[in-house]
Amino acid sequence: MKTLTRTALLLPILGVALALGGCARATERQSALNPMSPDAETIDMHWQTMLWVGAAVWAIVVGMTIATLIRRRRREAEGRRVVLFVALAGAVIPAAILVGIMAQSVWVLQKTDPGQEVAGSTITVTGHQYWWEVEYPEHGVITANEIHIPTGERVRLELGSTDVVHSVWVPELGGKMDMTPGRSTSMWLETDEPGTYWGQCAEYCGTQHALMRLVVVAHEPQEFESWLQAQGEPAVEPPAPGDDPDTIDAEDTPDQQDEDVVAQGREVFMSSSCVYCHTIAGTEAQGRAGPDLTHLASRETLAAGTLPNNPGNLAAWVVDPQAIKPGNEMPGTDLGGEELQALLAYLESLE
Ligand code: HEC
Ligand SMILES: [Cu+2]
Repeated sequence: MKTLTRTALLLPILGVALALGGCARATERQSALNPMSPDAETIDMHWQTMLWVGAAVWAIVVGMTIATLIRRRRREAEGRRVVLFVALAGAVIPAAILVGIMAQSVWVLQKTDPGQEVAGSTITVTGHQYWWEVEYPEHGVITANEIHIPTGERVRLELGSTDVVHSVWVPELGGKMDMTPGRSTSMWLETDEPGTYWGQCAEYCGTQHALMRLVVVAHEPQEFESWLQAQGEPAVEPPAPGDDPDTIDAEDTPDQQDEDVVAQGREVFMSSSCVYCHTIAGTEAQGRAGPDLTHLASRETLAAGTLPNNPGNLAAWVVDPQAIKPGNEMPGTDLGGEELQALLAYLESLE
């Protein structure tokens, strides 16, 4: 009996510890409790209001319940006082609280709604199974899975989808917004703190929904301009190999050999299925089914936040993307040996 009560006591303590542990972990990267933008602050304020009003009501109700258990009834309560108490505590006060919270909800919705107002700059973000296409229409820049913004500016995102419903959510920067096929929605991004903010698709979109992540990178305005400039450049063409690109000459200098490998990799890319799905600006590869690879090497992650972008992960991804993200839209390749090494060297050169 004693152990039973002890266990009964321990369980809620364990539960609370676990919940708090979860919060601690979340604040590392993706926590709505760590607002970093005006919209996220507004939403957080609304959440805090609901938490503390809810907690107060709960404490009062529990307190009164305990009081009735402890105190013996001294005399019959009068009929009129009972009616008044029930009317006030059961209807008038709860209704007033709910109306107050609803009024605040409406205010929060209006304050965070981008409506049809057009801001200085607009970024188009399109959801695909299971990655994000990010376009800066005024600058002819297309990238993937990373949204770069300048600090101190309210940037508008135009959202769409090519397949199913997705949803953008970067908890530190604000609320979620759905991406609906055939419809355009929008949201704001704004922060004063340079840094990287993690986001996640927040609407179940298929088997790899959990691996559809994104990062928002906020730069100081000048740094942002140079990033945009670099992304607008076409891919750097490897110098044409002096002789037959399929053979790497042993007499060449190491630099020349590297260049030859990259040039060979470019040929491998252009002559395999990659071109049907991927664009590399300035080349004949103009596919749109997969992420734009023009500046692949400048990105932090591969396959929508699935892997850190490094040579080992890149090789693993190109050889067998289905093993890493089962059900995604990219097939594996039969390329191997020297051809594969050259292809990887070319991809790594796309800065
Ligand atoms: C049928 C279309 C298709 C073909 C063919 C294809 N890919 Fe992909 N690729 C995709 C899609 C779709 C993704 C995004 C997958 C995801 O994140 O869910 C992708 C992702 C990638 C990425 C990661 C990009 C990023 O920014 O995360 C690389 C690198 C890549 N592909 C290289 C290649 C290479 C090299 C080839 C040729 C050997 C190739 N792909 C062939 C569709 C394709
Ligand atoms: Cu999703």
